[in-house]
Amino acid sequence: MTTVTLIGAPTDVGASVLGASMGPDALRIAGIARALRGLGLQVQDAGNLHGPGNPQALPQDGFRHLDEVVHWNRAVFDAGAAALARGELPLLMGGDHCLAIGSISAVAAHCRARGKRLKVLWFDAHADANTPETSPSGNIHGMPVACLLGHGPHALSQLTGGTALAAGEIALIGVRSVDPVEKRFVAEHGIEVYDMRTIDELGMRAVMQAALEGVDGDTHLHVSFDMDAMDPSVAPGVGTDVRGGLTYRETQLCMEMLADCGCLASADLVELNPALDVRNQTAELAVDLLESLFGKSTLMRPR
Ligand code: HAR
Ligand code: MN
Ligand code: MN
Ligand code: MN
Repeated sequence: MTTVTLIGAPTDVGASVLGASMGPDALRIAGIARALRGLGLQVQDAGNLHGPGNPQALPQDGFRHLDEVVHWNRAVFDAGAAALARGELPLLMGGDHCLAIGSISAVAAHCRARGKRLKVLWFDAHADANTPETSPSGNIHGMPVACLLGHGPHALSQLTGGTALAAGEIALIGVRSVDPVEKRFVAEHGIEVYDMRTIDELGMRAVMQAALEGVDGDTHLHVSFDMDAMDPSVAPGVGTDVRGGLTYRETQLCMEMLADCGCLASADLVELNPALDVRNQTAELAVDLLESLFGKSTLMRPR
């Protein structure tokens, strides 16, 4: 039986809006461990990682808080790598999205060492593909995709001594806010993007079928879920909301199709901001979606 290891990373050092640091506890209060155990999974909560606070500094050389972001990502990398080495499924509870540099670098290293194929599905309103040269804010949570593809501050783009991902190993889903120069990065790297218009036109089922094409039993599937992928009307507890996002039903279908594919091997749940939430509903929504991701279904389904 799979053991899911919950890793809390209570930080918002990659953001300028404060509050994502409270994400891990909001997920615990919403019953994340109990919910997943209810599906018959073994769940262990590894507690919270530790690291520096948010200095709330101004951008320098195009980014803010690089030392702090590196510290947190090293901690996330180590915890993720250790869980993967034990054969567990690490579930990162963020924290802001800069932490996916560490979690996905660990996954990539794990896959390289075992000759496993890797696919990352990145659910987000944003493309997170800025570099210090193109970022309008200097916030590193707007840069993790670029860092994972080898662009950005050296300490992050080479966190493990090399480039973590090839462009063909990641697909972005739910995107609707891309900065002008960031668009060029996405286009030049040929990144697979299912933006909201594509989802409107094709429907979520066809989009997920396309995104999961080629994902098979030899593939390590990583889901990096930024809560702002969803529409703010259902997920208000995020720091950088953008209207026109995924509906509840669209997201449930994604999660159910991911569960059906049976390849999920690691995940991030990030950008949950309890300071902006109403009665913890966005954390409860996240737990609800995670249940579907881990196999909850309305009816018995043929295996
Ligand atoms: N594109 C903007 C920037 O780089 C905002 C992106 C950051 N927000 C996030 N990441 N939540 O997904 O500043
Ligand atoms: Mn993001
Ligand atoms: Mn986002
Ligand atoms: Mn490149």
